[in-house]
Amino acid sequence: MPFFLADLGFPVWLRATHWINVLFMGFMIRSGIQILASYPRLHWGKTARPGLEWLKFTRRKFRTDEYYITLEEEENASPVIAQPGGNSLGLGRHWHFFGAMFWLLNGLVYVVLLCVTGQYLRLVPSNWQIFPNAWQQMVQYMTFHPPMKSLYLGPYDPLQQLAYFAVVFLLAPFQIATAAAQSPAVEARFPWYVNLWGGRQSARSLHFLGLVAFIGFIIVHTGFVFIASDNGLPGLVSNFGDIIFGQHDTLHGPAVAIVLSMIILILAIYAVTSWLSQRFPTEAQKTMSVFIRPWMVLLARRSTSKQEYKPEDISDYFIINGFPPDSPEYLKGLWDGFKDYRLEIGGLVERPVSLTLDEIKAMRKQEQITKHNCIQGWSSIGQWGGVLVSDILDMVKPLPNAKYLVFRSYSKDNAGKEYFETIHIDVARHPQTILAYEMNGQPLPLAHGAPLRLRVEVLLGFKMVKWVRSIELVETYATVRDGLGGSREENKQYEQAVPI
Ligand SMILES: Nc1nc2c(c(=O)[nH]1)N[C@H]1C(S)=C(S)[C@@H](COP(=O)(O)O)O[C@H]1N2
Ligand SMILES: [Mo]
Repeated sequence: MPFFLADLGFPVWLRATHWINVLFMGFMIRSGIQILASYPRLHWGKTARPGLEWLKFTRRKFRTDEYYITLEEEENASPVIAQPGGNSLGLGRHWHFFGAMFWLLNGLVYVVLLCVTGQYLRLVPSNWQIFPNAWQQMVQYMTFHPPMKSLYLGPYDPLQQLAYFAVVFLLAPFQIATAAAQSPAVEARFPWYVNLWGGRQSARSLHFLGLVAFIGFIIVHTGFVFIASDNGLPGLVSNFGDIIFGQHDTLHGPAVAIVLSMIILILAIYAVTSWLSQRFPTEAQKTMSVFIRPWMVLLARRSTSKQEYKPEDISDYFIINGFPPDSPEYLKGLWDGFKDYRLEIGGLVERPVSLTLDEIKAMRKQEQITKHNCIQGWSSIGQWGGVLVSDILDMVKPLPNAKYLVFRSYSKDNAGKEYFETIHIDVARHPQTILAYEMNGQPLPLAHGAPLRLRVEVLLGFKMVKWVRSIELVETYATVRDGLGGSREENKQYEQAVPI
């Protein structure tokens, strides 16, 4: 053992980052469960094929023989285990990304200090002997024998050292990597990266297994913290002393009292923040979005889609979300092949136009086979044919102050108002942003947005308005309806920019 290993102690930064980590890990685990509840099925591969999930947390049957939308899949999560509880996917995601930001920042500080202070020696094995020793120690525990100090290669039990090392240097990076593999923007730009993990659904399943591993670690780790010690003191006294005061020789009572208060405080923070965000959803959404929005915007605008799946990748069942319009005007179009349909394009443009379906079909046509990623977690692959939004923009000539496109639909949103969504003009000009009138070589079916639907291959599904009625160019979406940027932003607290 290097002579100073035993003298490393538990410096104040180590104790502080440890507790900050506890708080933010909790936010992430809780909000992760919330996100899972919105589509409580796990699949392997690129797409979610109904009926072929390997694990599900719902009794509901996924129906493919009738008009079944995935919003019906959402389960209510208990606020005891989920942040903030209920079926608030939008808020769950805000908590997840908000938590992730601080968890990452704290983790970075921790790892850097770990390296520069030599504390890493406590965790990083430097001798293969650790594996046989860990095995022997495991046998000790399994046969209900006390740990053998002679097996230690450093200040920790070899099993403990391996577990800590794995959590910090393998499990945490694994969760970050599988999170990135679920981002449509990352996927659009680097399709090989997602395939490295076996596809979007595999990445989601692996991210879930990472969560299970974290929970398993936390249970065993805290269990041992309460009972195990190798200095004759009760585990709780010795270990609590170390993590609060950096020593276990004195202040035993205060150490125990402080740890228990910290745990109660952290649980109270989860309870209060969950309650507050359920009670004031829009305020919670706006507050957290201050922190996460800059990253979202950067990712959404900078990554352009280069997807091109193969015809054999096309899903034989493409999952549906959103109920179709029921207005007489729309139904008449369905009946007569949309002969009176007009796509209105106006707002901050030099030349507003109103296009018939035939005029749109006469424009340059683009076809693409891409993966659709719903915010709830499922994905399907389809082939789309339509017209580039950038070609339409060139036709109408946006004014210099036009920054956002508002897509309005014939259908209604969850609040019974018109479904609409906004995208930034840079995203609208991406090479795979199209208005599709064909799907898998056929005229766009009713369920998927007939006669025209938006495809934005770097964002999540809800931005891709179906049954499009009009496009308006605006300077800011702050003045459009409630000012949040779309129907789902208003009704379900989703973010305006959703590259992940
Ligand atoms: N008009 C309208 N467009 C919509 C929706 C909706 O409810 N209404 N749902 C959105 C969501 S959440 C998703 S995931 C996709 C689903 O597209 P699909 O049904 O073609 O799979 O459509 C998006 N476009
Ligand atoms: Mo969705």
